[in-house]
Amino acid sequence: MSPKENYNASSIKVLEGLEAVRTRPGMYIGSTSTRGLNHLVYEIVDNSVDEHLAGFCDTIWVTLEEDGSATVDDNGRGIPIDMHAKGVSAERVVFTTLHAGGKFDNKAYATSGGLHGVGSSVVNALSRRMSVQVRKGGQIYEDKYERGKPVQELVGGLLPSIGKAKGTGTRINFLPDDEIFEKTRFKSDDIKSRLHETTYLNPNLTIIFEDKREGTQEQVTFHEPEGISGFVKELNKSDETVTEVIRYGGTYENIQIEIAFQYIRDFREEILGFCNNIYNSEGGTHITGFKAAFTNIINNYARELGILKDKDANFTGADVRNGMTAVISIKHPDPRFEGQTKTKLDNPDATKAAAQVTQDEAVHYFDRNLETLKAVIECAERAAKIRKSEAKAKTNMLSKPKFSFDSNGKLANCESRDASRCEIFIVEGDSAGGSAKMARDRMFQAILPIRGKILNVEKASMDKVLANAEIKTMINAFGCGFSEGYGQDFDISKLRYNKIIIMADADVDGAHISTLLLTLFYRFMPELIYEGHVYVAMPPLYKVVPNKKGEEGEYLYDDYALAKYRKTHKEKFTLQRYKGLGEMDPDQLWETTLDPARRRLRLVQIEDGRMASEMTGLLMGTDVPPRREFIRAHATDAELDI
Ligand code: TSJ
Repeated sequence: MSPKENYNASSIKVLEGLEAVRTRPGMYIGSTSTRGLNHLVYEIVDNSVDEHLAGFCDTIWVTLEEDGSATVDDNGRGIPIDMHAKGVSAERVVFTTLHAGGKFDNKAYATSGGLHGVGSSVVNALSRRMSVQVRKGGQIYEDKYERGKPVQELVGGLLPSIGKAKGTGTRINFLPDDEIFEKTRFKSDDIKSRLHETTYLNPNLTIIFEDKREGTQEQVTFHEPEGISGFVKELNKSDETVTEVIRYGGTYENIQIEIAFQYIRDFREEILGFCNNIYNSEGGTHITGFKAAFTNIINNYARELGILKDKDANFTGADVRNGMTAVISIKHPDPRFEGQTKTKLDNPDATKAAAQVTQDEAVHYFDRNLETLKAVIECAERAAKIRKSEAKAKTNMLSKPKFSFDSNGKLANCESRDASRCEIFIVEGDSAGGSAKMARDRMFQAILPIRGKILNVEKASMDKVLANAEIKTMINAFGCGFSEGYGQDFDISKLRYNKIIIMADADVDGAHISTLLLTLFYRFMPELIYEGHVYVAMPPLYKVVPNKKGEEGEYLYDDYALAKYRKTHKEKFTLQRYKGLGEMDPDQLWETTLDPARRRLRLVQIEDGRMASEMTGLLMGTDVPPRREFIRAHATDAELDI
């Protein structure tokens, strides 16, 4: 085969590869919703972060442009542009080959692995257009693509220069393809939050974010020289702290470990794990190793100090972490991920490394800081005390009949026991609940009306939560039990309904009730959310009825639909605004909100565990403005069921 044929053959394969990305984008970026869209930016930025980790870049500029595109620029060495073995510029190979590896894979500590570590060629394939500018040797070289295909003529296989450059670097501009993405507007809050996090994990890096889009102009500089200690402080900024931030690090068998933690007065544990700058929302071996060593250390000290007597049982792991906020950031040369969303670190040697470094360094610290040690042990003692009283409350509750379906006469269960087809609607208010009971398909739809505000679980302690009648009914109805934290006593295989649908009014109270329920699920039954069983019903906001006789009315679900209706219907019509579900009769409720063929549901998704737990804390606090903000943000993030 001549070299030319060889080149053609490989370039065809390349295009087939990128075509596959366009056919099944979800396989490469997780989803085509706003989350997937934002992911494009992270995917590109991660390359610049890798260049930073390699020691050649200290500033990254991220710009959301007025035309809807995004630009990422760095002051690294610039992507290699010299001739590659395939007969074209190396840069072109990077952008047209899936998983470009080999020569460009200087990714010893790079963000490899994880479901989404897929790279620049995927972003290219999913962009209407992309331009690549490399500054090197005093020149700016440019390449251009449309939907992943090169559109720039090369000069002898190499990139043309388009001008003079100062310094070196790489600048990528791309416009996400509206044939691929449901929405093409980047969400700046999520992007900022992720960029900020990146600077906590990389204390020598500066990221300058700019939003140039109409109506939202802003510029923010992220630079966090305190690193993960600063991250912990930020996470605890609205809490009363009981210790300083404790921070240590070390390397064990080529695995770099960095840990920072601090205790707060609240009964809360928050441990964030990162591997090679990737957030591990499902945790993993680095966290396991830290926890095991830490529990051991605190129990040993407690016995040494005589706080635990011979007859006393050890503190549990949860006891010693009561009030702890921790960030664990490790660098692993060959990370492996598993779990539902491939975000759980799986390398056994990371357990050992985190445990060993913790054993050495935390002991070193506590030996010299007895006051802090005592404060930590006090937190553990308080937790142990509550744990014992709650164990009692739990036994009491569980000794009641398990399937107390109609124990308080409120749950109208469905007839089918085929969980895959059953749904339960949790309906705000007795009057809407009554209509829903009449309107439902009683074979598959169960209705549980709840009154007023259910207990605020973020603030209440466990025994109070379990004493609440409505929460009890819900837990019994779902059939899975419950647990504080992930797993343990909760058994999702027992779930009786494939869909749990929250049905609340489209007003502030309704939003508050939805949030309380979501907080409850998130805290005690998180798998319901992670596995996609929780939905929010979207009743229509309006009904429009043309004044001309004989024409059909139409339900409109949001203001956007109303604006569109006004534009497309010039004749007169009557607008009816629904203030609450209670205003609808059973037929209307069926048509608009219950009937699987016509209703709208939003699937509840958690952007990531870190943000979610921060959010639930925020939501349940007393500040009203940020609470509203989140509910709105949440609404745009959710995805339609139909
Ligand atoms: F995603 C991407 F590929 F499009 C991209 C890469 C986007 C952005 C904004 C920056 C980058 C990037 C790549 N910044 N810096 C680099 N560096 C290299 O690719 C590079 C440069 C020189 C050498 C060398 O060995 O001389 C090696 C590499 C990997």
